[in-house]
Amino acid sequence: MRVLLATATGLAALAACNRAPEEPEVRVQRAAVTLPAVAGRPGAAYFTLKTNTSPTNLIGVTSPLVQRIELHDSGTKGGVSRMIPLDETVFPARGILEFEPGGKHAMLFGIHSSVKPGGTIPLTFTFDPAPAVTVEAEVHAPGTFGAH
Ligand SMILES: [Cu+2]
Repeated sequence: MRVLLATATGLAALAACNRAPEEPEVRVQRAAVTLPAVAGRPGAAYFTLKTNTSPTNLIGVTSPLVQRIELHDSGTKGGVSRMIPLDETVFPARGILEFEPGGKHAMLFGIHSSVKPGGTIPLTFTFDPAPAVTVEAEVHAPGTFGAH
């Protein structure tokens, strides 16, 4: 009898946890772009991504004011720091994915000349399966927001 009661309690607890899963959703926070020190060189973007209860995958980042945006990771090989293209960016449920100076980052090639320090630039993040998110990223002068 005691065993049956324990099982029933366990099932009730399981049912409480087993509500309909939330739709996948990602929040983009602290998005910032650093302009290149030399015109024509790529800039960099940094940001924090947070999932809800569903794991998701970052597919890419685009902007109407940037020709091409690539996702990179930073690493060292033989004592030389280098960049590695990121193609696997799955992050878990209730996960946080930080893109920050010295680590993962987005590189912005061909930034439109209208983009100036102190302004903002729209960045659209594409996820799978979460829906895309567009944010206005702060634009920083070269060297003022971490070194790329
Ligand atoms: Cu890079």
